[in-house]
Order: sequence, then structure tokens, then C-alpha cells
Amino acid sequence: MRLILILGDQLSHDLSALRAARPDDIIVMAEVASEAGCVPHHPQKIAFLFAAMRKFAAELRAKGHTVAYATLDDPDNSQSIPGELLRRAADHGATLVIATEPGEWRLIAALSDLPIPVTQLPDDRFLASHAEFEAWADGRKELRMEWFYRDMRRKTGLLMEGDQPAGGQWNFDHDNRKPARADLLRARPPRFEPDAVTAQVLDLVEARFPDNFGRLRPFTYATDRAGALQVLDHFIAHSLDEFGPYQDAMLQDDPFLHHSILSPYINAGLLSPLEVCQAAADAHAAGKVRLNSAEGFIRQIIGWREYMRGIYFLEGPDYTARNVLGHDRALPPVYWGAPTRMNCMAQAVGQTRDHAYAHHIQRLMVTGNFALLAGIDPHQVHEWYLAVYIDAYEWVEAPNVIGMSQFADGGVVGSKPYVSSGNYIHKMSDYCGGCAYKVADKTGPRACPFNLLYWDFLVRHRERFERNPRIGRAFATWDRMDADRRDRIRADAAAFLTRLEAGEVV
Ligand code: DLZ
Repeated sequence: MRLILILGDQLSHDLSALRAARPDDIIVMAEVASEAGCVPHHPQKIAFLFAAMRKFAAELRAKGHTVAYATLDDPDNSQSIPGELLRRAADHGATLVIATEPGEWRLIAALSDLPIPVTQLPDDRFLASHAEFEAWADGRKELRMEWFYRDMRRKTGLLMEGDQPAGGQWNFDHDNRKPARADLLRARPPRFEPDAVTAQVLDLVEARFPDNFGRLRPFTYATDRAGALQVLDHFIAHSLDEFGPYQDAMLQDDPFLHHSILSPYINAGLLSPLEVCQAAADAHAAGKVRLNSAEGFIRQIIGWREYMRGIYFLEGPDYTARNVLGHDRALPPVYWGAPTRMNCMAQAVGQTRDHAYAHHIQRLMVTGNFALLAGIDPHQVHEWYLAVYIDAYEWVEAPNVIGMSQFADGGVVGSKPYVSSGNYIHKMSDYCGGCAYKVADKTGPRACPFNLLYWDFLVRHRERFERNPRIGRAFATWDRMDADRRDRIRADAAAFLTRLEAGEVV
């Protein structure tokens, strides 16, 4: 007798472990406190996964599989994945577990440590296997996503004309940096009323996780593949064409803009990355979607998403502990919704609280930028992102946060730290108009904190970044400022950081 393990982010009917299943195998799925509580996940994230797991289990049963499913409130539930495997193995006399390799070192180790044999099959829902990524990385002085992405374009044939990229260019980023106008006619992602299964899960989550940061209701995410496909179709038909130019824009009253909101479904396994990209490429081929939009979208998935996973597994289990900049300030309460006078932070965190979602620029250039400039402990930043975003799993979140956003890996992911003064946020959003601080003020009581902290960060880390070709020139600007101004900036930054540490409203 054998057990087949399906984790909450492995809800794909062609999962390698399911392909290996025989008719008499027992499929094990479990809602467990050890996963739901390893960081304080957003209630909508827990509800999304539990509802999707229950529906996936029902689909498997309808196909004839035997599923041993533990709900969180099952009194016999041992509340951990290893515990549930051992319990089910004892119940059924199983002697072997077949799993698809989890997306987190912690769980890979937990499965390897089980007292019964476990076969961990490769997760081939990804385009690049570990061996392929290692071979690609081997011998390169510097790893850069762009080169990897081009290989993935060649491998998939997406937006390729023979061996050349469609339109003669691999990357259309220069067309894709427009601020957005407020537009009441912009399409919104479809909303799904909770059905009976989801409603029951919502009640369970409300009762069990009352103190987790984030609103549980209204809950409007799809929780099965059919719903996820509707979101995909809607995105391709109504939003993808404008996604490209406005993908970096931020608007106060529009949390989603032209973003697809497909990452929760792709990362949980309800949609495959390739089918999503193929739909975008087909829409372009049919003349419905401009090339820079299709290319920008496809790059996020077969480029960035795959690259993040490659880095996570290449760098090893200690990756989330890296902190080359020695940042040690505690994550301030504003990340958990405490009042702030910084409108951009209030908007990005408020939208995260309401939807368990923020798009990549809000994550990178608002909350991430602030944490880096303020010298927050990157491990705490990593745990926050892992907890609050509905699409966050360690294999994708850690390289994005520890690497790209916090530069805590010393430049494995990014060739420079992603830092900016208030100007970038002002250019790309409508946040600054409604802010208590003034983005035009570089010093003084109303100076935008990003303006102060930007220089303070660079000066603190001058030795490391001065010779960096992508950011080094900023030091020449700093050196040209008169000494009084430089002193004022540093004194105002220090005062701001003192207030932040004291827990004052900043
Ligand atoms: C994220 C998550 C949560 C909140 N809960 C569960 C759960 O109860 N059962 C489960 O099988 N998976 C859950 N997950 C997803 C796992 O944490 C995920 O499989 C690992 O982090 C590896 O990506």
C-alpha cells in the first residue's frame, strides 16, 4: 500500500505524484496548523488554499481516487504534514509515500526525515528542472535573468519567429513604464461569490485565525480551476493589451489596474504557467494584444518566476538567513496596518490588508524600498511577505525579497539595490498628492521620508555601492551637495529612524 501526498500548492491534475498514482493508492491531503501557522498567513490566503484543496479533493474522488482528507477541525488531525502521513500510513498499512518535491526546503527536509521511505518526484510543472538551471548557472560570473529568459523563450517557442524573437527584440521594457490615468472604465478582475464549500472554510478561518493581519471578507477569489480559467479568459480579453505600458503604475483607488491576478492560481497549481503564456501569445498572434504587453506578461512567468525558483534551489536552505548589509531594525508596526502619515505605505499596506495582494511595484518600490532604506532585518521582511500575500510561497517569495528587494544576498539576484527617493513613487503613482509629507521637500519636517532615507542608505553603504556601475553615480551627486545640506539630510534621516524605532506614527 502506498500514500500519495498532495500539498496545498500542488493542486494540478497532472502533478508528477498523481501521474505515478495507482488505483489502490491513498491520496493524502491535510489542512494543518503547522503550515497555516508557520507564519501568520493572511486569512484570505488560508481560506483560498483550504477551499481550493477541498474542491480539488472532490475532483480527485470524482475521478475514482481514494482521498484521505483532514480538515483543520478534524479532532484526529495531527496538525502537521509528517504527522498526517504517519497517521495515514498506520491506518492503511502503507510502506511508501510518493510526493512531488515541495517548494520549500523546510518541507523537503521534513519528508526526507520521515521514518518511512518517501520518494520525492521532480515538480515538472516548472519549465526548468534543477539540473537544467544548475547547468545554465554553472561557470557564469554573474547570473542575470535576461539571459535565462531568452533560453526559456527558445525552449518554449513563445513569441519566437524561428530562432529570432518576435518583433526583433527580446524585451520591450522601455515601452512599459507609463504612469496610469484614473479610469472608471478599466476592467476589474472577476469576483466570485463564496459557494457552500468556500463559505464553510471562511467560517473556519474566521474562528481559528481571528488575530491574523488582513480582512477575510469580502472574499472574492476563485477557488477551483474552472474559476481560475474564467479569470484567465477575462484578463486576456479585457486587460492584457494595456497591461504592458501600465504594469509599473500605481493608483490609489485601483488596486488591480491591468494586472492579471493570476499568480494565486498559477502558484497553487490551478493554472499551468505554460497555458497562461500560450493564451497571451495566441491573443497577440490574433492581433488582439500588442507585443510589448504580451512579451512583458510572458517574461514575468517564464522568465522571472522560473528564475526565482532556480535561484532558490541553487542557493540552498540558508538563503532566507542572509543579511549582507547587516540590517537589524525590527519590522515596524506600519507593516501590520498601524497608522502612518506616508500615504504610499498606507495605500500599499491597506490594499494588502484588504486583498492579500499588491502588485510587483508596490511590493518592490514602496514596502520593499522602505524596508531596505530603513535598514529593517531582511528575515522579518521575508516573513512578512510570505505571510501577507496570497501568491507567496518560499521558493518564489524568498529570492524576490531576500534577493531582489532587500539585497540581503549581496547581489545574487539583483545587480544593484532597488532603492529610490520619493520621486519614483511620485512619477509612477497618484499617492503623493494625498500625503502629509511633501515629495518636493528634501529636508525639514515635511520632507518625504524616502528622500531622507535614500541618501542615508547610500552613505551608510558607500563602501559597498560606490563602485557599482548602476548606482555609483549617485555618490557624485551627494558629493556635490553643500556640506550643510548633507548634514541636514543625515540628521533628519536619523531623527526619522529614531521616531520609527520608538513606535511613533511616522
Ligand atoms: C501555505 C499553506 C497553508 C497556509 N496551509 C497548508 C495546509 O494546511 N496544507 C498544505 O498541504 N499546504 C498548505 N500550505 C502550502 C504549503 O505551505 C506549501 O506546500 C509549502 O510551503 C511548499 O511550497
